[in-house]
Amino acid sequence: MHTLQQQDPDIFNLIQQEEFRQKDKIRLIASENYVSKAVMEATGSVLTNKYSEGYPGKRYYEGQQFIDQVESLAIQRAKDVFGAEHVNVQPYSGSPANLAVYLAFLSPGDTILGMALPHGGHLTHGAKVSISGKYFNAESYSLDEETGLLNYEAIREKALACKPKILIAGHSAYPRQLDFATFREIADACGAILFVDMAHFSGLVAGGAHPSPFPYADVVTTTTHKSLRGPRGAMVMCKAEYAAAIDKAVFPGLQGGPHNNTTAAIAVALKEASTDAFKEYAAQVVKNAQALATTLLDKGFNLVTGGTDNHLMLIDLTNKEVTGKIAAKALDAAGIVLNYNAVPYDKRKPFDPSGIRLGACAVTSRGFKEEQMVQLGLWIDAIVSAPANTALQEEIAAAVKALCAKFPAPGLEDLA
Ligand code: DSN
Repeated sequence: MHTLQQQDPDIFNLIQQEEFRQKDKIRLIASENYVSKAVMEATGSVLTNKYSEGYPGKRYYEGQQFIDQVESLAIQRAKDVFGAEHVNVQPYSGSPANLAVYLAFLSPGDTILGMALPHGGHLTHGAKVSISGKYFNAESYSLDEETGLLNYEAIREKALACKPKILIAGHSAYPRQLDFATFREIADACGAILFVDMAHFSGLVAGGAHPSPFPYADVVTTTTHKSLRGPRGAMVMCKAEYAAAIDKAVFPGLQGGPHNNTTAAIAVALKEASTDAFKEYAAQVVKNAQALATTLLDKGFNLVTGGTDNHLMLIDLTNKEVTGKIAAKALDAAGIVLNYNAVPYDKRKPFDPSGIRLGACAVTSRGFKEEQMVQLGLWIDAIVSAPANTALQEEIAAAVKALCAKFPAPGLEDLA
C-alpha cells in the first residue's frame, strides 16, 4: 500500500494498526474471519470502478464483457457448492439480502415468524427496531427456558396460531444445529414460505460440517464473510420457481448497481470453499469450538444449551458474578476479542447483558487446533475470574501475541 501511505498517511496508519491488531490478537467474534490474500486482491481490484445494474446478459450499461463473466462464475460456483437452483450474488450484505426476501414474498402488514432477537435471532428476523418489525407483523418464537434449546412443538403451535407468510429458521447466537426437516413440516402445516438465514453457518454447510437447508428451504440467504470466509457481501438462493421474484426484489426493488469487486471476491471464496482443504477447515472449526466448550465447562462456565455443535458458544456469566461487558472488556485488554451478548431470558439490558458469545472460525483459519483452544479456555477462565487484574491482562496479552506469532493469520503472513 505504498501509494496510500504517501497520499493519505492518516488512513494508511489506521489500516496498518488494524492489521497488527488482527495479527496479534485472538479473534473470537463468531461472525468474523480472515479472508485469503486472493479474496482480498479481488476485493481491492478495478472492478470497483464499474457500474452494471441488471443481471448477466441484461444490463443497463455497456462494457460488461468481463463483469458478466465474473458474476456468472460466482453464480455457478454458489450453485455447485450448495446445490442451489437459483442464486443472486448482488445483495450488499445480510440485512439487504433478508429484506429482498420480504420484498419478494410479502406486502406491508403481512406476518413473519422468526427467532426472537434476545434468544439469538437476527435484527432482520422481525425485531421491533428493524424495518422487518416495523413494516411487517413480526411474531417470534423463543428458546426453552430450561434447556436453552429450540422447542419445535412450541414453534409449531405458534406458527399454526399466527399463520405466517414466512417462517424463518436461522440465528446469530444459537450454538446448535437446526432441524430443517421439522421446520419444513411446520411451514407446510401453516402454508408458509420456509426461509433459512444461514449467515453464521454457511461455511459449515459448504464444508459438510452442518446439515444443508437446501433440500427443505424455499429460500436461503447468507452473508459471505463469516464462516464462508469471503468478502463483506451476501447471496440469496432459492428454488427456481422463485428466481424472478427474488431477482426483481434485489434489483430494482432494493438496490442499484452491484459491487462487482465484491462479486469477484465471492467467486474466489466459493472456489476455495469447494476444496478438500475447506472441508477439513469446517470440520476443525466444530472440533475447536467443542474443545473450547469442554475446557470452559470444566472451569464451571454456564454454556447455553450445555455446549455447542456448530462454530459458536453463548455463555451466561451470572454464576461468575461478572457482567458480559466487564468480561469482554477485560478479555480485550488481554488480547482475546469477543462480544458481550444477551442470553435467553436475560434479566439485564441488551447493552449491558449477562453473556458473552465466542466463535471458532477466525482462530481455525489461522491454524489453531484443540491444543490451542484448551490453552485459550484457561486464559479466558483466568481473566474472567479476576476481571480487574490489569497485570494479569498484560501478561496474558503477551502470551497471546507469542502464540499468534506461531499461527500466522491468512493474508497477514508477511507482516513483520
Ligand atoms: N452482526 C452479525 C453477528 O455478529 O452475528 C450478524 O449479522
